[in-house]
This record gives sequence, structure tokens and C-alpha cells, in this order.
Amino acid sequence: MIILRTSPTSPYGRKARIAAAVLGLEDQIKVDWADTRASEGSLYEQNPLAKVPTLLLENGESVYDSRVALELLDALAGGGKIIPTGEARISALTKQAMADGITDAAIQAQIETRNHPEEHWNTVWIERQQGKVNRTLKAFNDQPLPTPAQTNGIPDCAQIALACSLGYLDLRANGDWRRENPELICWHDAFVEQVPAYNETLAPEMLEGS
Ligand SMILES: N[C@@H](CCC(=O)N[C@@H](CS)C(=O)NCC(=O)O)C(=O)O
Repeated sequence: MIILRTSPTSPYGRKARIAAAVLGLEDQIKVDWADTRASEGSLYEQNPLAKVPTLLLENGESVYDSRVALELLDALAGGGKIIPTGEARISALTKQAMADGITDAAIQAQIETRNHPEEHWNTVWIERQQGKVNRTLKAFNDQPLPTPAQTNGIPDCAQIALACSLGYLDLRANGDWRRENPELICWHDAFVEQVPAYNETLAPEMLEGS
């Protein structure tokens, strides 16, 4: 059995949880919640970066980060399912990096606003991060990814990463992305409808709010 260390709200961990579900690997993976705010504990021994997701393999090896976890899960399921092979591979991985980059920048902005009183916010830094988020959202809005139904019913790594980024923006940034990205709303809604694991992995806060 593979152990997936993650947290209920982690957008990167959610990528691995959705990947396991769409690949039919849930029986082979046990989720073990990790507290990423702790300053010591097992996660530190399993991953010196103390980040989630971290996969613990039966041979004792730890695997991270989320992009490598998706590669491993895809290989376990036979390969070529959520990570395209051939020419499409690099494009899918680049789009996954773009989507993860939205989450990375949104988290950077969150850290600044969460950790300091408003009068001490570094607004230049926040605007810089927000610019990354807005430009990348616009790129996905202008050239939408295919929906999972258009890719044999299984979302690829880019689609999974983008859905998790949008879910993170809904959770932590008031869903502001919805104001200027109508095509992305359509894409998101199709993903939610076509991939039940999306709603099954909603953060507890979102469930309480619904
Ligand atoms: N690039 C990494 C990012 C992982 C990451 O930053 N995870 C966050 C949770 S959303 C974390 O573990 N934060 C704890 C920390 O940085 O100490 C991935 O794709 O897995």
C-alpha cells in the first residue's frame, strides 16, 4: 500500500488525490493527513522539505513533489493516461507548470497578507504575484484546455492541476478569478461535472460553506 501524506486543503495534494481516483488506484493508496504547520514530526523524516504531497512507497522511498507523484501514479496505472506520451507530453507538462504556477503565486500573496497587518503589506510583492495569477488565468481563458470528456474521459496532468488551482482560488481568494474569465468558468464547470473526484476532494471549508 502506498501512503499519501497530504492535508485536506492542499491544492497540490488534491492533484494527487484526483489523479489516484481517475486512474482507479484508490485501493492501492491510503491517505494519511499531515500537519504542514507543525515544526517537527514524521513529515520531516519523510521529506526534508516537509511539504505535501509526499508519497511513501512500500520500499521505503519517499516521492515528491506533486508533479513527480503524478508521474509515478500514471506509471503505476500503465502509463500514458494522465501524462501524455510522445509530442503531447512536453506541452501537457508545461501547462501543468503554468497551472501550478497560479497556485504558487496565489500562495505567495496569501502568505504576505496572512502574516502581516495590512499597513505592513509589501504591496509591490503582492501585485507582482497577482500579475502572475491574472496573466496565466487569461492565457487559459483565451486558449482553454480541452475538457476531460474531450480527452477520452480522463483528465491529464494539466487539466488536473488547473482544476486544483481554480479550487484554491475559490477557497482562499474569494473566487475573484471568475470575474474576468468566462471561458474558464465553463471549463471549470465541465471538469467538475465530468470528474466526480473534484467534489469528493473539496476542502472541508468549502463543504461547510455549501
Ligand atoms: N511544488 C510543490 C509544492 C508543495 C507545497 O508547497 N505544499 C504546501 C501545502 S499546499 C506545503 O506543504 N507547505 C508547507 C511548507 O511549505 O512548509 C508540489 O507541487 O507538490
